[in-house]
Amino acid sequence: MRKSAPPPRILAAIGFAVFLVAAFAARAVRADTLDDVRQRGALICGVNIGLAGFGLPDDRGTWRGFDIDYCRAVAAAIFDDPEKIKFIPLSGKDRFTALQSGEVDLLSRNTTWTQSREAGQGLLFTGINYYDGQGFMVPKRLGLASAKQLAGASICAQQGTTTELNLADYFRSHGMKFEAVVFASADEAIKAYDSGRCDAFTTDGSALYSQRLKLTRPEDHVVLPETISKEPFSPAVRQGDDRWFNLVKWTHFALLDAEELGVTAANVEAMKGSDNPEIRRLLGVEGDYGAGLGLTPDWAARIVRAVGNYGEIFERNLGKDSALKIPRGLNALWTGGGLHYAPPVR
Ligand SMILES: N[C@@H](CCC(=O)N[C@@H](CS)C(=O)NCC(=O)O)C(=O)O
Repeated sequence: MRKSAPPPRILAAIGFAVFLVAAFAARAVRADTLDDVRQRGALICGVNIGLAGFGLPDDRGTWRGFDIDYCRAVAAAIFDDPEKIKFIPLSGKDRFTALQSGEVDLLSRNTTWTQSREAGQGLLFTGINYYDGQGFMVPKRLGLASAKQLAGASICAQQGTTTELNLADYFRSHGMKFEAVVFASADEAIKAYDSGRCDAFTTDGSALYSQRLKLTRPEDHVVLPETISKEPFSPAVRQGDDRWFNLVKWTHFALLDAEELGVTAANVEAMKGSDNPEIRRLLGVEGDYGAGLGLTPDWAARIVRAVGNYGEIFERNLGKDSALKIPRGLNALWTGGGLHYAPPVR
């Protein structure tokens, strides 16, 4: 028996459903964050809730910090205006969902680049902008000289971080017992430690500098000599938008290249007259290296004019010109004995 063809109305409905699926798939594939940011007129940056040096609003409510300046650098490259940003404060636990769901265009929040965060959560890290490692702080009165003496200690840490995982690894690999006392925010963790709830406080070395300033008597505490992990911090974007990934990645490289070439916020205009071909390319005087990123030829000049080069960002927020006074260490350029090395603009 021959089956009759489905009625035209059903065929039309199927056709429409196929069209909807295809249109939705095309839209998903078309992810164009730069276009979205331009249409919106502002970059949406996911930042720390409050960590001095990395991301914290000042007395007037203006966001300041190393990670904040990375957001400003991206906004400057796009709009020639580092103020066209909406900052979204994110906890350690919520930061990746906020990026995945599209709530933020960019995550710039002392976030460690790990394999599972990248490959397992649909993200891409754009380039290490701060080399860190985890450490411990203890009250001086305990008289400890090494983390290996922390057997049986209670340790305050923060949830949803690599900190929590490294802590367990360290004690397991040293065959020591410990009690983790975890908190949702940095503030709660440091307050608990300050009130004597824990024998030790653990976090990234950079955050130890920052959180120590919040203690009632910072001078009564010491940082133990061990660095128990690698914490390479990097901004992150969603997978599936290569141009946006490149734009954020090259913003970072431009900051490093500018430092290497001696281009600063103060001299960037004068440097456009330089004879050095590398400087001329970086600043868009020769060639057009912005086009592939969807930007104008002077994209890197805009960045440096707005926020300075990498070294200026570092010293202002974390280094000698800040309250933290963190030495450059691994975060110096490769030419200065550190690890930062950017590919060239050419
Ligand atoms: N780098 C680590 C730790 C990041 C982290 O959240 N660090 C704490 C340092 S205390 C922080 O920034 N807390 C701020 C907050 O959540 O209020 C990671 O990516 O998991």
